Amino acid sequence: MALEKVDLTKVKPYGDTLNDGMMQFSFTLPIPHGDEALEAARILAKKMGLEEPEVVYSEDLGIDYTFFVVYGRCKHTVDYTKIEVPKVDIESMDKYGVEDYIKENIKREITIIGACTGTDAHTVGIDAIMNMKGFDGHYGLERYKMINAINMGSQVPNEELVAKAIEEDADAILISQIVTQKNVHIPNMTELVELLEAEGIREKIVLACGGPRISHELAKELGYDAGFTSGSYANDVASFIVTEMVKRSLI
Ligand code: B12
Repeated sequence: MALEKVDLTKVKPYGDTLNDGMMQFSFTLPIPHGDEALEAARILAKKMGLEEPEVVYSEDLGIDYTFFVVYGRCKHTVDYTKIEVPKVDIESMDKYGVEDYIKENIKREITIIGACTGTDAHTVGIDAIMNMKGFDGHYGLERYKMINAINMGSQVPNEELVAKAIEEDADAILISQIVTQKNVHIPNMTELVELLEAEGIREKIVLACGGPRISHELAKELGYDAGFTSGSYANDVASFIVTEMVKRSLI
């Protein structure tokens, strides 16, 4: 059976049939569970532009807060053909490709320092990139020949990271930022760039960041060379680092 042709200039959520607009989403309101709470959730969904919203699930969170799952018809559309997302402009090599590239083009071992910085205690993201066993079938940087990977863990102050980068004569610094509540990552990420500049080493270091709410666009705005988001792996950032080193003659 041939699928109905999608008009990419007017994309809508799909529930049961193309363009029916049906979508499901969840949220919490700070009100006690009950009929009035369900009505409040429905009114809110209507104000958000949903037609015929239905609360299909609700749960008393115990402290006069209620969790809702709402199903309804979205009347809005998106022009998919006009969307442009700035991305790291790189052909990703696999681990062996990166190792060969270093041997052929840089001809020495390179040092990469990674950390989850500031008050952020989430280690899993930076470990996924750096730890030997890696993540989702992609080995981490510690496994790469020709790469000396140093993972400093989480809650690392920017000063400590910069001191380590100087001590190890690092070629690249990778930072992970997972907590973005109240934009706490912005001053922290900015401070790192300022410290590297103050030490006079920003230009000789490849500086990249990553996290689920980090975009390449934000990274560039804050003075980083690249930003990586969910779904990125060690070989992606390694490909970027080694090609950037060659491009900037940091070899
Ligand atoms: C596990 C977890 C924790 C654990 C962390 C344990 C640990 N050792 O890491 C604990 C329980 C400690 C924790 C604590 C907190 N957490 Co928490 N946590 C999570 C959770 C459930 C999973 C995160 C995770 O491990 N993901 C798996 C990894 C593999 O994915 P990733 O981090 O996105 O990494 C990938 C990419 O982003 C990228 N990447 C990441 N970093 C880097 C770096 C570079 C250089 C590159 C190239 C790529 C890259 O590559 C990775 C692989 O693809 C998330 C919710 C969720 N489902 O995501 C909440 C979540 C991140 N936590 C959250 C919060 C709020 C907190 C707390 C503040 C809660 C509190 N009030 O105390 C505290 C923070 C304490 C602190 N000081 O940081 C929020 C953050 C919201 C926000 N927008 O900021 C989330 C989203 C939950 C939520 N929905 O509210 N948390």
